[in-house]
Amino acid sequence: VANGRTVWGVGTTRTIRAHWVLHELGLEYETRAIQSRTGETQTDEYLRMNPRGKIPLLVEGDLVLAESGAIAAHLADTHAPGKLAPAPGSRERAIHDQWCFFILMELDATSLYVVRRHDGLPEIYGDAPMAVESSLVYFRRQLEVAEAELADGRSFLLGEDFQVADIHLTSCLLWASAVSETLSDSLMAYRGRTTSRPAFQAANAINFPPEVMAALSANQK
Ligand SMILES: N[C@@H](CCC(=O)N[C@@H](CS)C(=O)NCC(=O)O)C(=O)O
Repeated sequence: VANGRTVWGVGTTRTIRAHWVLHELGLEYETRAIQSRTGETQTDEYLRMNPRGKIPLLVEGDLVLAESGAIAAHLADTHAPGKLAPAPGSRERAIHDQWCFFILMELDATSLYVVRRHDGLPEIYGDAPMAVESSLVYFRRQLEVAEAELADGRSFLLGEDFQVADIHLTSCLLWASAVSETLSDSLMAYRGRTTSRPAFQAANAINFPPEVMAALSANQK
């Protein structure tokens, strides 16, 4: 195990957040390439580590950490303070975290994940066309706020420094395209800037290797 650091999980827009942060920070780690809904998140061994039965999961020494948002913040704060997120307790950090929670709660949890569960996975979560439709309307409305923030021509969400909030936003923009949402030119240009980073490319190759992509497209209806 590379420095006792392991990321469990590949193949989703949540797992890429952990891989991407680690690559931005240049940290070595081992990948356990388990995927959602394969049974691999539900084994006794895995559930002992993460009773939520979810990926991603970071194991670092004796710390076992779930939730992509918590994993990203922890890695950024402990391995390169100030590089990928402003110092905890600072005003800048408060604004940065406002974006992170907004993205994870409003764009991910209450919008895209609703679409995923009730459109993409009706056999598990139930078919709910009205929930899907209203979540997409809600998503577009919330996304306007991020788009407006970028309207002054800044490179990244909080200015010229690429930060954890950009990892979360980019993951949701990629996810939006996967559910056939059309993004504005300015959001596509932003996403082009973030995804052209070598750390994204390296993380993406681990998170979505050819065999995972093949399995994902075979699962799609
Ligand atoms: N809020 C969590 C969401 C994690 C989550 O729901 N992960 C899904 C895949 S994207 C999962 O692990 N599903 C497990 C399964 O269905 O087997 C996070 O951001 O880490």
